[in-house]
Amino acid sequence: MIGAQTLDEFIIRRQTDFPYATGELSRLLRNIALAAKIVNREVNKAGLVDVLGTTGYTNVQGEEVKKLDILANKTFVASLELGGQCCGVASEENDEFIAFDSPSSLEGRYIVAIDPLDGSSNIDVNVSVGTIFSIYRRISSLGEPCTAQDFLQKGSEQAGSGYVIYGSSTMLVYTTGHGVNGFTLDPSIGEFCLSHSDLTIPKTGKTYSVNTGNFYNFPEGVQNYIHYCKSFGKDTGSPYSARYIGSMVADIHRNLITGGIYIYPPLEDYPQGKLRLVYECNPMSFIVEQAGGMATDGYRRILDIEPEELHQRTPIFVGSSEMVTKAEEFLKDGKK
Ligand code: FBP
Repeated sequence: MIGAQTLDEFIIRRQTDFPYATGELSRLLRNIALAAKIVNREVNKAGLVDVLGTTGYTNVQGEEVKKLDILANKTFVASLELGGQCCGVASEENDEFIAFDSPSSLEGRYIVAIDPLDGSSNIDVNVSVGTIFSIYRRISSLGEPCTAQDFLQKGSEQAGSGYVIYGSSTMLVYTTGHGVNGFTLDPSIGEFCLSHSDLTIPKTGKTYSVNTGNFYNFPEGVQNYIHYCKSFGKDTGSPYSARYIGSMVADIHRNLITGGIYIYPPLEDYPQGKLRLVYECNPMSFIVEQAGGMATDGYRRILDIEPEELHQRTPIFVGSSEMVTKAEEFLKDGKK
């Protein structure tokens, strides 16, 4: 698209949103975009090079680690360390947070929590996957190594968050608390270009995204809400549609544009749900809220949850505000 605004230009122009901007957040976002381009290149040619399949390791979550999980993790961590604005990273693939110790990193004002490759189960079958990132201002002292407390801040304290979706096209979508904007990677110039400005999620939609394969493992209220979705519009001939890609980024991205709800509820074997608060639910909830939607654990606003552990999990109901409100009603009394 002739004259499309590149991500770099957009970031610099938007710096005026922050009267005391030092440019550090801008440079940090650009380092994330650079790492995304490198991961995109590897994802695109995954079938041709030895990056499909598993490593034989299991991560702190007890999940098999895919080769692309490791590649993406190394790429983002390296880009964030090199930049100098980030003093530490927490990742789904690392048991502990990493405190960078180079002189410039110790002066870095930000920390990043990241899910380097979301939707791992879809990597080998060429279905959209993503990267999710969450940015906070550090609360530890400048010049010192960052601490665990830097990573256990409430989601409402995020300075920014976003995701990259590696799909039919590659997009980077982010917020710094002033709305949500999406950029599509133009491979011919190697630039993310503004393609979706001021994204807003419709108040309601016709799509529900949940792994109904776990239906009998869901709380009664969730089962009732899914019955409601299945029977919705039966008489009017415009029923809801069930869509579940199995990559949170891809499911939420679709719902952000068309309206809808994504649910990962508590399960008997995952009483706190499967998804991680710090680097999956908080960043995606910040994006959806900034786009006018809602994100709760069924009872509380996700962004108000006080994290206690780096890899803690939480149930999540996120998407169009009227659909999340309806789901909460079913949870609260489960009888409707
Ligand atoms: P990963 O970050 O390890 O991929 O896990 C998260 C995730 O893959 C989400 O993207 C997806 O929505 C969900 O888990 C799928 O889980 P399930 O297969 O249990 O429905």
